[in-house]
Amino acid sequence: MQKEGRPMEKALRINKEVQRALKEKRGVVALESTIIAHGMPYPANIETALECERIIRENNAVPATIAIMDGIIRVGLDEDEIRTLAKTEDVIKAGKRDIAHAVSERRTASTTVSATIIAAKMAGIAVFATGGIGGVHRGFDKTLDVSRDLEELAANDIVVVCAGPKAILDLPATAECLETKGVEVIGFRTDEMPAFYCRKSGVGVSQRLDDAADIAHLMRVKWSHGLAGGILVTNPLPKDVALPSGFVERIIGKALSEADRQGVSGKALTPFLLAEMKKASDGKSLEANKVLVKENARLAAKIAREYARLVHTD
Ligand code: PSU
Ligand code: MN
Repeated sequence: MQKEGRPMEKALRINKEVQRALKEKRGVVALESTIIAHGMPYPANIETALECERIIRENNAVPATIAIMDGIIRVGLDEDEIRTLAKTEDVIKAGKRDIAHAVSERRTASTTVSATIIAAKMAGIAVFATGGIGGVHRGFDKTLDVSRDLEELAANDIVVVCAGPKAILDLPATAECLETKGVEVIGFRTDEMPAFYCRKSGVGVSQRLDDAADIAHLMRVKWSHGLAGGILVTNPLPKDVALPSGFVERIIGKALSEADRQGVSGKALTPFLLAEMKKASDGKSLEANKVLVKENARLAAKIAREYARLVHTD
């Protein structure tokens, strides 16, 4: 029997502030919600999410935190909704393949980078800030665990600002995969791709750019020439919160063996590893994560503003 379902119009709701900003061609920055529901513990998750919104506004752009609330794809959440997401226990972690499920069952789901890119594009947003994107996991030759983030980044005209792929990944393999998919990896004021908790990874970027305006220019040139697809902007975290790479490798090692021992895999793996690293680092990894997300929001706001200015003068 057919379930009593949602009417067939799109379950997409863009809040007033974001709608107005898009109409007026102002800078808009999408923010994901998996960091809130699964990536950080309470109350660091709420504090960081609200701070990101504040920083984006301070930089004359409009934030649009994205999530699925009771089956509606929401672009732009208010403070109460962010708090609900941060406190609710059974929030689905939605990648692309979970969106239709969450909508049809009227569930509440956080959106990962992959699902946030999709929703941002539905709304017409071109710039998105996160902490670290997903990528090719260590040991992928056995598990085939490669984040959907890479596919959506490659398939959509979007700029994702991050502090590099998450350090728990196989970074050289992730960089190769991004090259295959034709995604520019921009080093913001760096020649080396940062590694989330560390400023360096030993892996190069495709181009270094030192100004938000240069990134906006690249966006326009790329997309106006029919070169479809995303650009990854990698922004090294500030020196004072960066962790030494030897230390990071040690705590990743511990987290990975614990995941192995407990048989954690699939979409539970990344949240599990982040939580284990927080324990093993005495909270230092979480401190770094909080700061880097906010810095990415700041840079994304500047890029969004510059891009809006360029598009405005077309
Ligand atoms: N950045 C963070 N913390 C996070 C994430 C990003 O600082 O938790 C989330 C993003 O939503 C990203 C997801 O898409 O981790 C990756 O999950 P997976 O490896 O299962 O694709
Ligand atoms: Mn995965």
